[in-house]
Amino acid sequence: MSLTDSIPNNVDLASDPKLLRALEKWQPNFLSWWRDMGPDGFQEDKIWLRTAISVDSNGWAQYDYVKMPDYRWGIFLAERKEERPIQFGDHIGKTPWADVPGELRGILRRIIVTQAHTEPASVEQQRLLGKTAPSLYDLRNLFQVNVEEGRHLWAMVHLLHQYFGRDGREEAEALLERRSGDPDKPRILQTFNETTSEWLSFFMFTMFTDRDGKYQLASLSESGFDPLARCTQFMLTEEAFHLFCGETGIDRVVRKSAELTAKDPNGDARKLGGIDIPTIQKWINFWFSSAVELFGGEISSNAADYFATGLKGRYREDKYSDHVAMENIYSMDVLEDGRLTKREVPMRTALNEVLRDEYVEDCERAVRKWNKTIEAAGLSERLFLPSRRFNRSMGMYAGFHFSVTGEPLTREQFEAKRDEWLPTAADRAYVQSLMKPVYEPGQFASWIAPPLHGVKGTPIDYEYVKFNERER
Ligand code: BYC
Ligand code: FE
Ligand code: FE
Repeated sequence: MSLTDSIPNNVDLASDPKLLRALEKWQPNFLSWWRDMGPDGFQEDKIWLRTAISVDSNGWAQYDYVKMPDYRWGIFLAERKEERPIQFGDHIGKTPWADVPGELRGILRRIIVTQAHTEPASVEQQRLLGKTAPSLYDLRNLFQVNVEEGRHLWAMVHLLHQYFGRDGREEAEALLERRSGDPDKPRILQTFNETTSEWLSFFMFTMFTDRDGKYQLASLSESGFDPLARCTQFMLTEEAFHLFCGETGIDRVVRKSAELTAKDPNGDARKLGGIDIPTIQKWINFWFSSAVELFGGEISSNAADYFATGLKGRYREDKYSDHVAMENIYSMDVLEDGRLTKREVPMRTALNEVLRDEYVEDCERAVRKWNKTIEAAGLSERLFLPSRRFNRSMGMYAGFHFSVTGEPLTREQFEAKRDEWLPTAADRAYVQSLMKPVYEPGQFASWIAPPLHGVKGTPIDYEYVKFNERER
């Protein structure tokens, strides 16, 4: 890979002048989108960022100070594993496709476009957060996540340009035209249209929404369409850091919350400038219920098609013994006449739910960790995940009402409890009122504990952002 290339890459762009030209034409549009919709401000500041420079597992990234518009957004595919046949579905055992099979063009394009919209959407959602960062460490982490989501957009645009001809180029343009939250041209999946205007939501987003990304990307990383598999494999290496920001970010808020709750004579963390545990719970209820929607319907013929065609498998397909899943059944809670009953559905149509199971289990693991933090502070409160039926607007439970523990409720019963379970305008105003920037190296806002370590062996008081004084 040559860093002097206009677009750093390991896909040999130099040998495909037509593709290179098309991407070079898209590049200024991307940069202009970044200037308009990327982080508001900070574009002239030097941020200590990691940049992907290869796919070598012992040194794929380089850390240095960069101004964000100068970031080297590159295109990387993981190394091709020695001839690994398709691992699941109706084409099991065949050679993976190096090109798009004609009959799968529509379905593949749709998966890639859905994935692609999430990446710029998240940058748009987070664009104001720099102005209220609780520390330089967090400010830098925010921008790290943002530039990498920008690179994921590049990764998808490369697939669209290389494999989908004119349609692909049109989709790539449309990626820069939709806007998160815009009623006329919103991003495709609803979570990516929610406002993320304070940092508690940022941590919830990187915990719960980026984690959907992990499971979706993992199930695409074994795709029979080889370029998609290798592209998503490499995206996952960057994604681990985004999840780290979310999981440890919430832990740091919880740590501070527990500390302040223990310290205040009335056990009220808000009195001491913290976020109380019941408020954190409401944010979990909101963001978790929004993220579980991203797995699609519980019973889905699309999911069955994705699996049958070998385009999208399960999370770590190698853990399963039956890779065809034609005969198996999945036992699922369904609503019949307002009651929950178990029903057996064909496994292939239940694959969205199977992936959601893996996701929920992973989220439960994180909640156990946060509860250890609360316990260590000597408090008896505990956080929990709401039932996956709670607050749904997609799939089988949409249009019905459930409690946080998953019992069916009437609309009136639900409405009576809403303010106890979900953030109210007053809660949002309170959290927003805490959002004051802290830009002194090593200093942290009142509502969040410092991290255990700095980034990549740096001390916590490292100058992660060097402000351009003329800009301040
Ligand atoms: N919102 O059969 P169904 C990430 C549509 S996150 C709106 O139930 P299916 C990231 C669906 O399209 C990972 N619409 O589900 C994170 C279908 O439409 P049609 C993103 C939705 O098709 C943080 C209809 O409802 N990647 O990377 O299996 C920062 C019935 O669909 C939603 C992917 O998701 C929804 N939530 O869809 C940055 C991977 N759910 O056919 C990045 C690609 C479903 O009626 N996507 N619909 O027009 C897929 O694999 C699938 O499309 C889904 C599930 C997972 C979304
Ligand atoms: Fe991403
Ligand atoms: Fe991410």
